[in-house]
Amino acid sequence: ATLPDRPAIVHDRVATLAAATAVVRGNWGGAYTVPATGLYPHQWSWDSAFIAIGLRHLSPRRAQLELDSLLSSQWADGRLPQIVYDARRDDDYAPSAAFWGSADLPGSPPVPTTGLIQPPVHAWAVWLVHAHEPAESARRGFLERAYPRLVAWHRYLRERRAAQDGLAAVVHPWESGTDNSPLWDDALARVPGTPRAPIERPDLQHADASERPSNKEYGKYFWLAERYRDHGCSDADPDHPFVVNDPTTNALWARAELALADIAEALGRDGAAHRAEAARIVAAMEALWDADLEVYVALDRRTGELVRKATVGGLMALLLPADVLPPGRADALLRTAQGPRFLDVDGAAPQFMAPSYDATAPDLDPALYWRGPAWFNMMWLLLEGLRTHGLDARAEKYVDPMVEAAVREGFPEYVNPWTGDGHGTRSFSWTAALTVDLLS
Ligand code: 9WN
Repeated sequence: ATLPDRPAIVHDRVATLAAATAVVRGNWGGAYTVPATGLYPHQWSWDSAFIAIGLRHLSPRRAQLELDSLLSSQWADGRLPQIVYDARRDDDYAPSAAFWGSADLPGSPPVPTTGLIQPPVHAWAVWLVHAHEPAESARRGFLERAYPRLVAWHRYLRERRAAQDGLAAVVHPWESGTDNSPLWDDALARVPGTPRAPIERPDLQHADASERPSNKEYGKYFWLAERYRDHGCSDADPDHPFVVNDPTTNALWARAELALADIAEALGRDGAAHRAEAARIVAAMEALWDADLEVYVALDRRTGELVRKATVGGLMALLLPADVLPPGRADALLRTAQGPRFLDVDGAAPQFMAPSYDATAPDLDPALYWRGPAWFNMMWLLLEGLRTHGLDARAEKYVDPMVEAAVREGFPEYVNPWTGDGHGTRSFSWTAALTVDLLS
């Protein structure tokens, strides 16, 4: 099958690289890159990882700095915060640094941050930045600096976020990075939407309300954040109402653990414990496997129920080599990835990027945030997954349409996976940075 007809733009590699570079350069904040000026004016955790993956081609030094600055904002317990606030722009995003008051919480870093986390893609990003220019990395002691912090970060996930069964839990939809995914609907239904703090929506000055989570969802997001904060961000609240195992978080954790093994070995240490940890996470993820949908799903820890919905995050275990996955699993995931729910390669009008949510679901909305649109980081991860399993030629087919949509729409936050129409904010850093990576 062919991909859908695209407008006849054959992107000019030099012009595209220049445009993408201008976006990441324009979003540089001095020691890190903001995801987008306006909508996201601080440092975000997993954004920095994706941005560094693109920056390594432009400036290995800047890519190191991007990750170093995030790692230097680590809490004493090892957590890497979802947001590191830039005091110069505190009024521009809600909840603000004042909402969290992290300086008053034990073990917080000297800079203001949220108490939440985001998916642990960092060790892999550190490894990719290093491997791109190993001599430059060695000269600056990049891995030596990063390794102990990454080990502490993964220890936090294991000791503070994983229950007996060893799966990391998220305690807020923001932690998943896929904020309003349909995976969280049922768990959010038991969360009150009545925070004490007024619900502020500065985001609506920068993106259309129809493309952002609703006020009802925001009420719940604020309420949950208040509850977590009021328990000192301690992970010791037995009645926290939102505790969910997210397939993206766990698959990326396992992939990052393999990267930690590579980092350890590059430093002359033994990587075996990290490889064993990756295998342990993959084994634990069996609890998330939905054999009917042939995809990993979420598990609601409060009810013990699986949330049986297919999202692009459920395919992220493709980032793990076949010999790390249970027998037959890679083939099953590849079937799902290329089937009607995601890429629909044999369909009459196949998607040119994988939607964030099952294309066959009746409640998919192709313009609403994590409830259908395609995101460039998820598609980049999926292409890496296809390549991990030898489908390089298949992955390559998506590069030009993806890059064209990115350029044509001004590096949007996300796009309609059928038309390529851009949504959310523009000049979005990881869209631009991953475009650089795709072209490099
Ligand atoms: C909350 C910064 C972040 C991304 C997330 C994306 C969005 C924030 C928001 O923007 O979330 O973290 O305000 O909606 O969902 O993946 O890291 O780009």
